[in-house]
Amino acid sequence: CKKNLRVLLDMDQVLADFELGFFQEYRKKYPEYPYIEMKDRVGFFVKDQYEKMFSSVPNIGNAVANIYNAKKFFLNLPEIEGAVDAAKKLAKMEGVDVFICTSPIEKYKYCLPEKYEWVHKHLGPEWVARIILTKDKTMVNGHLLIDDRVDIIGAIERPSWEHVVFSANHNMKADIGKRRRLDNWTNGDWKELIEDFKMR
Ligand code: UMP
Repeated sequence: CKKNLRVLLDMDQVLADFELGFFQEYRKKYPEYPYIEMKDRVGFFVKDQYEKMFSSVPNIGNAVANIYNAKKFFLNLPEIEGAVDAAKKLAKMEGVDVFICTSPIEKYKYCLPEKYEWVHKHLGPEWVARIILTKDKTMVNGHLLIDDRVDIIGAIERPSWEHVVFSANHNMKADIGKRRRLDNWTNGDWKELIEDFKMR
């Protein structure tokens, strides 16, 4: 087992569609508020872009935060297309160990249990033991981290994993240096990526 490829899968925007869940709930709860089309999202934090873009709207940041701080927000997030199927296939591959590596929000009350419930519901009970919850992903050991966030920093300057950027609207214009991208779970690219890493 020692030589297995350890793959860390981020949760939000890699397995669970935070951006779509946010957009739909926000439009429903605040139909009179201005909004940013999903294709126009830039930067990791929704709140930052809304506050910058709509600085004249009082409390828009609170409105945004109310959406993801709410009960059932994380639980009800839709799946990223093909993610659950790919994750299950990945976990069954010879020589691969899969973990889910995810950061909770500041207001963790609903987020924490609901992330567990989401994994249980969508991936299955055996996946709950694969969850790693941390604010600092650099502290986690692995070979490969698939994550949509471009700036993954923490206590360790050179983490053990190589970061592959999972494409999301918010990171399409970001400078990702020499890092590779994985654009989706549906075109089969992920299999090649894993084979490449297994051969190292
Ligand atoms: N998050 C926000 N605002 C956003 C996007 C994500 O607070 O606009 C939170 C949701 C998750 C966490 O709890 O960040 C995801 O972090 P990663 O695990 O993807 O790094």
